[in-house]
Amino acid sequence: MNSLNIPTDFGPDSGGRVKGLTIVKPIVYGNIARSFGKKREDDGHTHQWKVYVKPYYNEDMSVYVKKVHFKLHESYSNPNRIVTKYPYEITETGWGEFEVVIKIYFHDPTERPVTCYHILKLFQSPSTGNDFPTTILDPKKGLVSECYEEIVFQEPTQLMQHLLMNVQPITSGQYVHDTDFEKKKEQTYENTMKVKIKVKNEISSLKDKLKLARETIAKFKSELAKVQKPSTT
Ligand code: SLL
Repeated sequence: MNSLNIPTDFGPDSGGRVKGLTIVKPIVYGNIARSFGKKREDDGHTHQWKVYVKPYYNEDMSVYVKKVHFKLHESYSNPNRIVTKYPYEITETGWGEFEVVIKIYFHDPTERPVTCYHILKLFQSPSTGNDFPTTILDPKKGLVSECYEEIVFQEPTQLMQHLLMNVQPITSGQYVHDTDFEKKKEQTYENTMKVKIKVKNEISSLKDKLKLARETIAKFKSELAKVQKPSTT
C-alpha cells in the first residue's frame, strides 16, 4: 500500500488486461469567470477565472487519476500547470480568452492520458441557440462554461479495474453541477429527433422529384424516338 491506499501487489499477472471489460467514467470540464468590472491598472487584467476537471458523479477521481496537466496561453509566465491532488483546478486572472489543453494522466502508466480542449470563456456572447458549450450566468459564480465528457477505459489492467471500481464519494451530500446536463441530454435528444424527421422528409421529397424527373426523361425519349423514326410511307 502507498499513501493513496492503492494496493500495488497484484501478483505476476497485474499487467494483464481484463478482456471484454469497458469502464466508463463521466467527467465535467470547463471554467467559471468573473469580471473585475474594470481593467486592473498594473497588468490590464479584467477577469478572475478558474478552469477545472471534476467527476460527473460524486466520486473521488484521485483514486485513478494521477495528475492533470493544464496548458495555458503562452502569455502566462508559466503556462504548464500540473495538479496532482483533488480538486483539479487552476485559478488565474487575465484579459483574454484562449484554448486550454487539459491532459488527464492515470495511476496505471500503461493507460494513455486523455486530452480535452476547452475554450476559456470570459465574455458572454449573444447566444445563437445552439452554442456549444452553453454559457450560463450564475448569480454567485459568474460565467460558467462547461462540458460533459466520458473517459472510456477499454480492457483496463487488473490494477486499473480495481482502482476504477473502488472510488469513494467525495462528499456525503448530493453532487450538483452548474449545468443541468440531464436537461441538456433531453434537449439534445429532442433536437436529434426533430432533425431526423426533417432529413427523412427531405429525402422523401427529393425521391419524388427524382421520380418525376425520370418520368419526364422517359416521356421525352419516347417522343424523340417517335419524331426520329424514319417514315415508312
Ligand atoms: C486573445 N488570442 O487575443 C487571445 C489571447 C491571451 C490571454 C489571450 C494574459 C495573462 C498575463 C492573458 O490573459 N492572456 O498577463 O499573464 O484574446
